Amino acid sequence: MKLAGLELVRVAMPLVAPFRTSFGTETSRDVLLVRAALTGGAAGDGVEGWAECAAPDEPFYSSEYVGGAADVVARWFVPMLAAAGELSPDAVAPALARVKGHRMAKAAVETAVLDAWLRAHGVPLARFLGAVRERVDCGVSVGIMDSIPQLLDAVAGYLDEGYVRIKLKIEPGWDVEPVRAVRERFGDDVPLQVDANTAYTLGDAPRLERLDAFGLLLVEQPLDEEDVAGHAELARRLRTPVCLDESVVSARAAADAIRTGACSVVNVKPGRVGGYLEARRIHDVCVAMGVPVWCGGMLETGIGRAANLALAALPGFTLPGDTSASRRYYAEDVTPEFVLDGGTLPVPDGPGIGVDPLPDALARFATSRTWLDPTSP
Ligand code: SMG
Ligand code: MG
Repeated sequence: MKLAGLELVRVAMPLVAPFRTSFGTETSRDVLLVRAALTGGAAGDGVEGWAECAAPDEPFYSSEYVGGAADVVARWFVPMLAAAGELSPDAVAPALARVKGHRMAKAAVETAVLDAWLRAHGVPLARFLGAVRERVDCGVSVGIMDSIPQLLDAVAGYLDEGYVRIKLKIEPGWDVEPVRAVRERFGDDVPLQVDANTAYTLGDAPRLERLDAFGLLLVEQPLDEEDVAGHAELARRLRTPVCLDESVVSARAAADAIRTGACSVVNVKPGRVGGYLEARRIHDVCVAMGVPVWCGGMLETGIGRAANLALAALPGFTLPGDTSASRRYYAEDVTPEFVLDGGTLPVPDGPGIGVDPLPDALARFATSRTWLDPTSP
């Protein structure tokens, strides 16, 4: 199969509530969806695949942002994929390898091609990746709030809905007290973890050591993305397991971080690591090295969520992910809604990612649609 073209669809998605992390507050997402059209396969012309780019509006989680992702896809990836000729899912990363970084953009393009290819072959993404579950346990990521009572209300609501694990976003000044308050109100049995999004330095180790008293599942990415050695030092000082998110950009980075003791748990986000094929390699590394792995989230719409649920169904994903229901993020999604049932979401079982954007919703949420034709530069 060859690339007939890529369509970039930007959708404006208001969040049901502001989501505050140590690096900023989001109230809506400007989401880049990618539609790949392939031609020339056994299934004939007109095979299509969809993917969602994880890049946020602003480059504050990592260096990537949605406008940059759209630019690199149009300017570089489309000509490179056209030049590559025959396209299979595993040919995409090598075709784009000359471009450094831009993993979220690469992941979106690879996933759109992978979805098209799987649909042409009638294979669900979950089966292709090696999934072993039909439903996955879901946690929820709870943003930084203005007050402890507001946080406790939010956590109470999520527990009532059935989420099986709570993750609290933390930053200096919003860490020990909110964790203590959640433990006091909801007890020691609630699976609880925290995520700092790089907000601390090694000098904050004494403060982070205080979190050891609360029996947390893990502390996620306390230090800078590039400070893997610092995480190893911190991990020696904490009883709470250290989990890495931002620092794990590849299977090699995951193996190095585990080997050097920088983490004992890994958060996998397919966008952050360049796609589902690399995400599966990270899963395999973690299983081989005996480290639990779980699926992170980037406030995805149903398009990204569907694919993440397929990944989260692999055997090494032994901790609940940030794969929450559509309603946790959006009053209306671009796909049929993912609804929490018994703390779980279903793994889509249709070909490819198993869901399509609803044309009506897409028409209403889209702010731009750009067709990129590889034959007309
Ligand atoms: O998708 O529920 C979700 C969000 C989960 O906390 C979440 N993601 O560092 O893990 C993380 C953050 C990054 C969000 S940046 C938009
Ligand atoms: Mg994180």
